[in-house]
Parts: sequence; structure tokens; C-alpha cells
Amino acid sequence: MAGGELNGKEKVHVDKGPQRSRFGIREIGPLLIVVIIGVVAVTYWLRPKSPPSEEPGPPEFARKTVVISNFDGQMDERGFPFSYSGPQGHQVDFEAVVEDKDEAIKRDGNYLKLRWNLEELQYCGWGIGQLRDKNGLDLTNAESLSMQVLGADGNESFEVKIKDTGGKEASVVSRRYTGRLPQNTWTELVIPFKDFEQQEANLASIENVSIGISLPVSGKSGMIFIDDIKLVLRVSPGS
Ligand SMILES: [Ca+2]
Repeated sequence: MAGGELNGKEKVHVDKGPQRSRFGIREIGPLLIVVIIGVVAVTYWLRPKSPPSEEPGPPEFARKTVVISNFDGQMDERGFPFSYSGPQGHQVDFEAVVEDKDEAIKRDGNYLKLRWNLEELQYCGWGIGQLRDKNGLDLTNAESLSMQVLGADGNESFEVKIKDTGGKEASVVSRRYTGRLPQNTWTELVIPFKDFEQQEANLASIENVSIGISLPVSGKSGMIFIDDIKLVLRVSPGS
């Protein structure tokens, strides 16, 4: 017998699909929207009201640019250029010269050329020392240290270092900020000064700023050009 026949009547099964709740999304949806709007309205109405502001906002700092060197005679903090290489007693193939001859690098005026060809464990660098006489430069309010950089093949990297009058250093690696240097284009390397703050150097008495070349950071050999080494300092208005 066919399953649908009962009491002489044929019972027709109608597949209604899965049983649905009486309150489907169609019924609840509009109610839900009303509740959400209500909650948002009440939350907005009850939000903490800020008191009328009479206090001045945070003080606006003025900014002052200090040129460490533009290699054309401007050195706002005087200082004396120096270069170094090591370890002691090793002949290091390193050249640090100020020049203005190379028309291929498209620079008005003088710039610094650094060229190196290191052997294992060798290092070298160039810097400007005895800043602010021998008492050091107070860079506690420095915002950034910047310079223009051009790499001969674009893959160069170096350390930018500051050293205090007690000999303690803080340093960062240039590639972190520039990525791969574009070839044939001067790039501004800008180092936020906070990146030096967590390190050992006493920022209240910085004796020198330098560019360090070493393995593995800089690779075995390379050549970079540097110009316009500057600091941006925060100064209080009126000072
Ligand atoms: Ca220059």
C-alpha cells in the first residue's frame, strides 16, 4: 500500500523543508533596527560632556634647523671633520673626500664622497666632532637628523652614529629608512631622533656625528655621496 493512504483518504505529503521559527529575520529585523537606533541614541545622549575648554592646548614648538655641514662652508655648530679606520695597524682601503667635480651625480656645490673596499673585520668612517667646542651639543630637544644621500649602485647601507663626550654611542642603520637607494637620485635620509633615545649616548652632550662603514652593514665595497647633514631641533616659542 502506498504510504499516503489513511482512512480511505489519500494523505499527500508536502515537503515543507526545515521547520522555521515563528520569528524569522523578517519579523525580528525591523525590531532589531529600532533597538540598535535606540541604543546608539541613548549612548550618544549619555556621552561624557567635555567641560568648556579654557586651558591652552599643548604648546606648539617652533622648529630650528641646524646645519652640521653642507660641505660649502656652512657649519652652524662649527666642529671638525675627521675620518677613522681600523683595526689599528691595518691598512684600510678607504677614501673620504669633499669634492664638486663629478657632474654625473648632479649636485650643486660640494658634497662628501666615501669609498671603501674592506677586508674581513675592517671598518672605517667619517664624522664631525668637537661640536659646540668640547662640551658637546645638547640634543635632548632634537627631532630628527637628516642628510642627502646618493649611492653609486643603490645597494649601499651605512651606520649613522652619535657619540657623547663620555664616548658612549647610539647608532642606526641607514637602509632601515631609505630601503634600497634609488640610483642617480639624491635621497633624503631622515632619522627620527627618538630612535637614538633608547640607547646609551647622553643626548645632552653629543660630541660628534658620524657615518660608519663596516661589515656586514655596508658590504665589502661601495661608494656613497653625502650632503646637507642637518638637525631639526624643537625650540620653545620666543627662545
Ligand atoms: Ca653641498
